[in-house]
Amino acid sequence: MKPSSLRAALAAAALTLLAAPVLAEDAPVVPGFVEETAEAGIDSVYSGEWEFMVGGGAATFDCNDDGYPDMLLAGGAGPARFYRNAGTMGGPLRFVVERSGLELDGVAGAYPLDVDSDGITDLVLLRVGENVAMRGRGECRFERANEAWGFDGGDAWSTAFAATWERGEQWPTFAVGNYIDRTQDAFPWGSCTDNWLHRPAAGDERRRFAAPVALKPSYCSLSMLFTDWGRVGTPALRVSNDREYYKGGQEQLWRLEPGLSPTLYRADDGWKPLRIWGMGIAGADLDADGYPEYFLTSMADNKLQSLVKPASTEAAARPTYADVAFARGVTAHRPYTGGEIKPSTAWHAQFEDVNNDGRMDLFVAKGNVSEMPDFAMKDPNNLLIQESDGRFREVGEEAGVASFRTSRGAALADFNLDGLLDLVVVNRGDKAQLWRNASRDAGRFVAVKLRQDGPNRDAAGAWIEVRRGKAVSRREITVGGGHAGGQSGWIHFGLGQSETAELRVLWPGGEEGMWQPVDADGFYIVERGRPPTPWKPR
Ligand SMILES: [Ca+2]
Ligand SMILES: [Ca+2]
Ligand SMILES: [Ca+2]
Ligand SMILES: [Ca+2]
Repeated sequence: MKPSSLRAALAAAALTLLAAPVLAEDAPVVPGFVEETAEAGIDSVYSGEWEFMVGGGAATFDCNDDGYPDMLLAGGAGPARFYRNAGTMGGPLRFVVERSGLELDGVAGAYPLDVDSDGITDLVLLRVGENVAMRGRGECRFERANEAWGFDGGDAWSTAFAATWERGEQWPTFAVGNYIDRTQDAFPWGSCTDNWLHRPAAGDERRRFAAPVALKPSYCSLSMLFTDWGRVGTPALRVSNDREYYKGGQEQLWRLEPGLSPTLYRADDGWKPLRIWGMGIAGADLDADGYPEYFLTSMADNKLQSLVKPASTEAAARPTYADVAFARGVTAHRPYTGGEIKPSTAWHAQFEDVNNDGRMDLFVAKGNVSEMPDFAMKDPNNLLIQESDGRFREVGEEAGVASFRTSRGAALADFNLDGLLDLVVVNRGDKAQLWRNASRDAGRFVAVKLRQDGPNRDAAGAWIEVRRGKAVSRREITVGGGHAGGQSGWIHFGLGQSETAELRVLWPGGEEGMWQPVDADGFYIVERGRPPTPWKPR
């Protein structure tokens, strides 16, 4: 070996040595969760016969304004159970069962939002039977508001919900997804009932709902989401449908322009037919191009739809999606532990950054419909963490969340406000489960709540952007999606090792807030037109 090549070899070796620790740092931290179900006082069961084979949602929201997320777990045939958060910052998870007014039976799902924009979170309860809008009165007390708000709860088997504030309106628009006709229990195939759109009443009655209109055709929806898929400023309604029961159906996207009847995007608009056992929707801008990707849960392989971008920057996007689930490693189509090789059944899905490295991760709840023999019975929930190359890796077992119970709804929320997202999962015919995120070596975070005066106080439809150097993470504020349950409250961003970041809000209606500095490991309330206000837990 010539001296020059030796020098080169040594230099290369030195580079390798230098590179090794960098690579190790680049590998994502595997999160660690500790189950605290019993200690935290959680004992809720999603019970009931076949009318409760779907649903089983978890809703998280803060109903006593202390910043700590409280929750409602669907009870199915039994009463829904409300849990007030009694924890402390960084402490073990603690909840107390309290009478809230939400303890109705027949509840399949629940979504929190501030319907009347009085600053107190309300809830919509999806039921097998009449849906009920529950007005928050403060201190975690709720009262029925169907009559006061003109909300027709119907008498269907309701399984999906989404809400938006249409341009110029003071009152929200609800979409409610309905499942099969439950009187057709002997032969339910093809008996999908109509979904409903509840828009604000006109004229003097603007702060209540008009009579609902049917969204025809309807195909047994199990998840709906208002989302601005094409970044045009007007969210559309994405509907995921269960092919088990429809005839000639497909996934749907409804265009909803103020004052006009909703219309479906069709093949000549670029929408491609897709037939899945659609159970849940989770959106996130994974490739940082400004347009959300959508994870759609199903039986066997799940889908991850990525927008095929317009060829020129001037052209408007068409809703044409490519499935990138395989490329990204999120098909999650069969159990990864437990020994079964039959395909999985997936329900709630949620993107969140569970190890705070600045990359969104994905939780998926799994569980057999009841005893479908062609599908896995021991079907572990998934926790897929995103690696630096954008692919996801299953860590459910290592992270301690690989439950084999028959799961349905779930929520990732920071119940003890330590900056690490914790997990609650609702199980069919079995107790719900709660895990505290006790990850070591996780990155830093910032948590944000939006506020604006007037209607839509929590700014549904806004986008929050967080910038660290050149990297921008963004999240759309939505009401809907998941499987039969939603979250309101802190919006969480992992920051990796960054000590500071910049944040801006793109408010509903298009106003762009200014970039504002924020410190890592902080909670901020951002009011429209004002700089972020730091907030500290008790
Ligand atoms: Ca609270
Ligand atoms: Ca309210
Ligand atoms: Ca992550
Ligand atoms: Ca936590």
